[in-house]
Formats: sequence, structure tokens, C-alpha cells
Amino acid sequence: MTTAALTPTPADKFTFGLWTVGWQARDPFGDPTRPALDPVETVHRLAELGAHGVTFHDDDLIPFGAAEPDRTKHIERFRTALVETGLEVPMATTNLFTHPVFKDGAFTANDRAVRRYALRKVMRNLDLAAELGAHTYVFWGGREGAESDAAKDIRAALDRYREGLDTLAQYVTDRGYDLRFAIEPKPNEPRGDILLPTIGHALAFINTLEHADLVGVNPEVGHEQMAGLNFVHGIAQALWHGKLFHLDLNGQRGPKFDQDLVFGHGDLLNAFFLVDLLENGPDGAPAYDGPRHFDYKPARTEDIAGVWHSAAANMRTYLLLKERAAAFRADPEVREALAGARTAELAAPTLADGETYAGLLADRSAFEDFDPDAAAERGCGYVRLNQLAVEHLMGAR
Ligand code: GLT
Ligand code: MN
Ligand code: MN
Repeated sequence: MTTAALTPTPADKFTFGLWTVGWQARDPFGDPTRPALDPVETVHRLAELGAHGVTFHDDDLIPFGAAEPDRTKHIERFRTALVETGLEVPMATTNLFTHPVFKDGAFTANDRAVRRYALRKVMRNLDLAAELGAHTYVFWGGREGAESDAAKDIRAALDRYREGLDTLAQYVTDRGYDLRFAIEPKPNEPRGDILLPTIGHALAFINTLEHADLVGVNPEVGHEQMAGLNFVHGIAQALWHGKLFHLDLNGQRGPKFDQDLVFGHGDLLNAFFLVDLLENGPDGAPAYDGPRHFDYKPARTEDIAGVWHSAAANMRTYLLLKERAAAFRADPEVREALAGARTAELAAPTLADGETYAGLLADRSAFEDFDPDAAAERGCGYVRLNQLAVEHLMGAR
């Protein structure tokens, strides 16, 4: 593969949160290992690395509680850096988890005053997101949950979650903002159990919203894998529902704490099939054309040089996987193996055009004359197919 193809450009739509490279590596057991990063420097460094955009929480850009004149200054410095570099802000979000006021949640805190405060905090940052040209607004409800089953009436909490999102969607609609919402599921951490823990829970919840059309999901690789789920299947279902509004790419090694590793540094084979799914849609065009957003944390062991190295690593890994997935799809042996595995046959409806169950009942070949033992004898050939994928991934083909 050529160096040019592995060099990220804005056309690749790679984006990073300010909080990712800016993570100072404070963890529950230890102090920060790195100094704070100025968002303006982050914008310049990301642009140099070939990123397309940057995303932020209100508090990443403007320290919590900053006075109005300071707030304006922070925004103006950031805006200038965006103009200087051409970096875009495709997504923004709200910090509803750091300040102790949110210790019992934001939209679902038992304390009604906290809920009203949370909605106002979001509305304020929605104005800024729209002003900076964002099209997606993420809702990660990290504190919406509980440690004790006695603490919260979950059905009432879901009522309040829905009320919050419906109110905010109405606000966005009335203001004429070109913004859609994306709910980010996570099973646990920081709460013992978080509401809307998986893609499936979020999709079911979205169906109940007044402005359901404005709301989709922002699934994160590690979050689904923390729940032991297959991220590729989750993303495919989100696409199938037309609800993949955004996504958070990173790496995770099995069901444990949220690792936020570099993309591909966890389950690499699943990452390969994820890139294949996103890039190689059924008609040859990408199945998803939104930002490829990295939500990772540079490991606590790294210095600042390591931070930028890890940022570049996310993009390079994605581009390598994209190239490997294209080679896999173009390989005649893979095509033959796919045909042998009858993967295309799944697209054929089970009933014939216009046929009803009556036709099925009348079709003796479907049952009376069908030989289940003969059908059961045929192998599926999926292991051969998987090995071909592994070999492409390893550069052996
Ligand atoms: C937080 C969380 C992420 C979310 C971010 C959006 S912040 O770091 O761990 O998964 O995407 O609020
Ligand atoms: Mn995470
Ligand atoms: Mn995330």
C-alpha cells in the first residue's frame, strides 16, 4: 500500500474529541501524568496530522463556571484556530458528569432542580454547537444510573429521560438548528449501572420519543464490548434502523473497565469487519458517511509526544483496515468462498413475490418433499471465509 493512501486527509473525515488527546491521565488510583493541553494547540496539531474535525464538551472549551467575558474569550480563540486550520466541528456534547452536582444524574437525578439545571446547561451549549456548525449533538448519560436498585424508580427515570430529550429536541426545532441528537450507550462506569446500557436499549427508547426522527445513536466500540456484545452486529442493526448518526471508535480488550484504547488495539478482527461494514456498503459505496470519530485515551504511560503518536495511530490503523477490507472484497478466492457460503442468498425473501403463507402451505417441496437431513449435511464454509479474512488482515494475501 502506498504511503499516500496511509496519510490521513480531511476527506477521510477523522475527528477527535478535545477530551481524548487532552486527557491528563488522572485515574481513580493516580494523579495526572501529563500537563493540560490548550484546545488551540490541539486544533493545530490535529490539523497537521490530517484530521477533519474536532469535537468538544462545553467544559473542555470553557472551564465550568467561567464568567461571561472569559467564556467569550475562550470561544473566540477556538474559533480563530478553526479558521486558521480549516478544521470543522461536526459534533458537540455536554459535560453532565464531572461536577458533583451531577453525582445522581442529570436528566434523571431524583432532585428536580438538578434536572432543570442540566437542561439549561445543554441548551446553552446547543446554541454554541449550532453556531460552530455542528450537525450532531451527543448525549452520553454516564451519570444517569444507580448503584442500588432502591435508589431510583427506573420507569420514572425513563419518563424524565424522555421528557428531557423531547424538550431539547423541541428547542432545536424551534430555533431552526440543523442538529440531530445521538444517544451514546454504556453499560456501567461511572455508575454501577447506567440507563440505556446498550445500542438495543437506546433504539427501543428512541422509538418512544416525540421527536424520534431527530434522535439516533452514537455507539462506542468499547462500550458494547464491555457488555460482551458484538460491535459489528450492533452497528449493522443501527444502520438497518437508519439510526447510526455518529460513532466512537476505540479499542477494548473484553468485558472489564472502559479502556478507551487506540482503535484496533483491542479486538482487531472485529475492527477489521467494522471497517469493512462501514466502507463497503451493499452498493459499493460506504454504508456510513459521517465522521470517523475517535474517542480514545492516550495511555497513562505516554508523554505528550506519545499522545500525538497515538492520535496518528488511530487514523493509520483505520486506513490500513480500510485497505485490507478492500483487498478482501476484491480477492477472487474470497468471492468464491462467499458464493460457497451462500451469503448473497440471505438477501432473497423467504416467500416468493406475492406469495402468502397459503402458497407456502401449498408448496410440497418446502415441507412434505423437503429432505432436512440432506440440507443438514451441507457445511457452511464460514471458517474458510474467516481464515481468508484473517490472512488479509495479516497481510498474508
Ligand atoms: C466521556 C465518555 C465518552 C463519551 C464522551 C461524551 S465523554 O469521556 O467516556 O465515551 O463519548 O460525553
Ligand atoms: Mn469509553
Ligand atoms: Mn464515547
